[in-house]
Parts: sequence; structure tokens; C-alpha cells
Amino acid sequence: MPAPVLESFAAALYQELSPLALQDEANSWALAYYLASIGEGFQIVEDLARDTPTRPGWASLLDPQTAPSYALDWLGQFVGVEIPVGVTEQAKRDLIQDLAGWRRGTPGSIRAAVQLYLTGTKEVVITERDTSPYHFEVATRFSETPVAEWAATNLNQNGGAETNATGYGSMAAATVTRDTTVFKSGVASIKTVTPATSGAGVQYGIVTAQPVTVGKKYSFGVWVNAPLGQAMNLAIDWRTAADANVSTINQAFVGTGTWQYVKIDGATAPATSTKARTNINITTATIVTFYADEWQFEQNDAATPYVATNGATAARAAGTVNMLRAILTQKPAGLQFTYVVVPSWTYNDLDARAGTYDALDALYGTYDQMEDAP
Ligand SMILES: [Ca+2]
Repeated sequence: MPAPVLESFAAALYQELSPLALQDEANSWALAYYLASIGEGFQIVEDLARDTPTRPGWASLLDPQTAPSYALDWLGQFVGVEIPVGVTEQAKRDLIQDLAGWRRGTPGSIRAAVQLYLTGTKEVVITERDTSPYHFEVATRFSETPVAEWAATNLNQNGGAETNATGYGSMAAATVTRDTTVFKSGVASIKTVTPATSGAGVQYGIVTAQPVTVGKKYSFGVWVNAPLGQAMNLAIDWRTAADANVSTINQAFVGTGTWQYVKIDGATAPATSTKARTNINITTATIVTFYADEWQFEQNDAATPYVATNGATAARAAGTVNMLRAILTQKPAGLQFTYVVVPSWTYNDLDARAGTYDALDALYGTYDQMEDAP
């Protein structure tokens, strides 16, 4: 048996006990192994506390660039920096180094906290005193904000089929039932068994309408478990108030033999449409069984993560993953705020949200003036 490699604390202990170690090699290094296990608990303190040729003991722990990663959240407390969830190790080091906590309560610190989760140009617009002196609004762009942070309302009132199959209908004589043996989440999914008819499948929105507004963008996302290689189609079927078809958006996909997420992003509701059906169907003349779960139809530029429904529409507020918490840790005490994700920053886009931006209009005649404002 080889001798164990002793770290500094155990090695020092072994040195102290060397008179007892003469027979250690003949005894499979029993003493060395014993001291190695004792030393393990002390080694972490030894590493931090020991003087080095260039620095005194404990110095590395109190330096945000050299502190071990496990100590960063603790170190942040010395300068009032609350480390947000889910940021990289380097971002944590930089937050502490920048003394972000010393600027807490300022627009700059709120902006920086939000930007940790954005991509691209990471633009953040903060509108102070937007509805009262004690309220402000934080807005970020759709294109730079993770879709999980977007607000969403699932217009499919039975997206998970957790209680029944209400609202789902058959296309081309397929058999549509609720199934509790195969599901993506919860306890059930929607099971469809097709006849050998292309176009057979399942749809939602006949019994329980999914209302739409002309000109607005809608997205359809759903998890489907269909046989490997099966040619499938996803569709949004726009309907008039009298339930006549206006037009249909199709998106082909192929079954994978397991659960896969398929979607149609940002389709605009055409003129005369008042509601939409959402469909999943086969495009071959084959008898097929497939399942669907976490079915979501929403007014959004892109499909966002599932908002669970079970008998009624359900909504998720913007920023519930990370943004709201990030703003909470940085905002001035006593102030309230709203977080929104908006399409873009053209002045017309902002102006269209007149309820929020009336005050802005009064202050700044043009978008450029607003941009240049401090
Ligand atoms: Ca389910």
C-alpha cells in the first residue's frame, strides 16, 4: 500500500509524531492515514489562515478576486452586496469588487442588477415617479429578456389535462381521451389515437374559445410525445365569431419517440378573427397514438414556459424567475415598482403604452430627449 499524500496540516502532525512512525510503512501507513483523516477538517482553516510569502494569513479570503468560490456570498456581506441567484462566479467577484452594495437604492444599481439576466445591449429603462412619487417602473426588451421572465396568460384553460379532457376535440375521427399513464407533468396528458387518415389529430378551442384580438401576436407551445419518425403538424386555426376559418398557420415537425417541445412563435391574428383553435395532427395515413401535455396558447411574441391551467386561464407576472427579486434587493426602501417587458424602444412603442408613459410625454417631447435625460 502506498503512503498517503498528506496536506500541510496532517503533514505537520505526522512530523510531530515521527517517533511513533518508525514502523508505519510495515503497518500499511496506518498512522499516516489516521492523521490524514484528522487533518482534513482542519486543512480548510489552515489554507486560509496560513501566511504566504506575499500576504499575511486570511488575506486571500478577504480579497474578492482570490477568495474561494464557496466564500463569496459570505464575503459580500462585508460591503453590503447581496449576491443574486444564478450569476457566474466571476460576476459575483465583480459585484463585490465594485462595491455594488454601496450604491444600493440608486437607478444605476437597479439597472446593474437587472442587466445580470439580460443579453445583447442589455438595455433597461427606469421611469421614476411614474404613477406616484413613491413608484417607479423598470422595463426591458422582449428580445433581450429570457422568455421565462415574460408575463404570460395561458388561454388554454385545460393545458395539463389534470382533471379531465374538457375542451379537447377530435380532428378527422381520431379518439381523444385523458391518459394517466403517460404525461409530461402533473398526473395526466391528452392521448390521441388516429385512424389511418392524414390530418387526424386533436384540437383545443372549439368548446372553450381561445379569444384573440386582430393585429396582436400569439404563440402556441406544447409538449408532444409521438412515435419516432412520425410526420406531424402543429397549427393555429384563426376563426371568425361565426366560427368560419379565416386562415391557418402550420408548422411541421417529426415525432421523436419521447417528449419534445414544439411551438409556433408570434403569429399575428388576421382581420376578422376573434378566436383561435390550436391543433396537433398527423400528416400521413397511419394509425398513430400520440400524447400532448403543457398545452399553451398565449398573446406573446414568442412561446414562453408553461403556465399551469386546470379549468380556467392562468397568468404569470413578468420577472417572477429572477427580475423581481433582483430589483427588490436594490430598490430604495419604501418605494414600489412595476417590472415590464416591452417589444422595443421606439418612441411610438413607448407612447402606445400611454397609461404608463403620459408622464414621460409631458416631460420629454421626443424619444431622443428622453434618451438624453439624466
Ligand atoms: Ca399534465
